[in-house]
Amino acid sequence: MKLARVRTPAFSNVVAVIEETVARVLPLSSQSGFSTLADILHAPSPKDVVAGLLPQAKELPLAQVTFLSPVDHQEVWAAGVTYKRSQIARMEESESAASHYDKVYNADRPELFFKATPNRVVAHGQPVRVRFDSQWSVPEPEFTLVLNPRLEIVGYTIGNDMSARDIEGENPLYLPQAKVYRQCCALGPCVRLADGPLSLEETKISMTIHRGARQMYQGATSLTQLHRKLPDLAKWLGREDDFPTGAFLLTGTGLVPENDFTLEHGDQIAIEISGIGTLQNSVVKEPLRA
Ligand code: DO4
Ligand code: MG
Repeated sequence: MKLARVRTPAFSNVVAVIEETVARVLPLSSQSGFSTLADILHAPSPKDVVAGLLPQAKELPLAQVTFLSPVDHQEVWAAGVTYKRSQIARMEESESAASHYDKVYNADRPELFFKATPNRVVAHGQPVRVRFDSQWSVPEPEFTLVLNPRLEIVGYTIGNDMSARDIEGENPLYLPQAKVYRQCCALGPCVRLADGPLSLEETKISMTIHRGARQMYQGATSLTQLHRKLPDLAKWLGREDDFPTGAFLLTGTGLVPENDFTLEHGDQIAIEISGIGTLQNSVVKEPLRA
């Protein structure tokens, strides 16, 4: 089952069950205790909450809804160097930092970093940003865990961990600037509930980048290439921390374009993950703000 925060012709922010061609808008209310997507996701059984609300849902053609980011007030974190491809790309980026990336790939403790507050996250259909002071930036397509305040995996979504490779490569201490800025992260379009087993083999992650009609990049991988176990990443995140409002955890990229590629203003990024859908965003890059 897939859930999304959406705007409809009648409401600016509601929660809907997303099906092939329709959205079923759920009747949320503060009286029932369920007024946001997070309220549903953080319930002991999100599936049962939705089943109880569905009989009163209002059906709309999918074309009439606009997806909002699935984040209510959760923090957004990310794991890094969790695929061989990312380890190699990072080692190429920076000779001086290469040994750190090499070591973290095999270390027990994963790389985890704070990625975004809700205001820095864009939805499906909204532009992600390349920093004006970066000449080498890429999207990072990432399978993303939705965690409740107990750090249980309650759902999955698609994430784009936008990264300025030149800033990160210049000095690893610049990582927060390479990774965290306005519109640095896209999430969505929906959350697939983690209400059954997840097949790593069948979870394919693919990305295309278009510049006008020209395809600039196409790549694909699957969760079998992830060098970490998903529950372990969630456990490390909660090792000495609390998440009273839950969290999104991007699990790292297995797809990195060749080193001569950088995103440009107007590029179109599409990230597809089996069982979830496709997250599409255009790219904006503007001169320094006055
Ligand atoms: O240390 C750099 C960040 C790594 C990352 O974001 C990834 O592997 O996805
Ligand atoms: Mg990443």
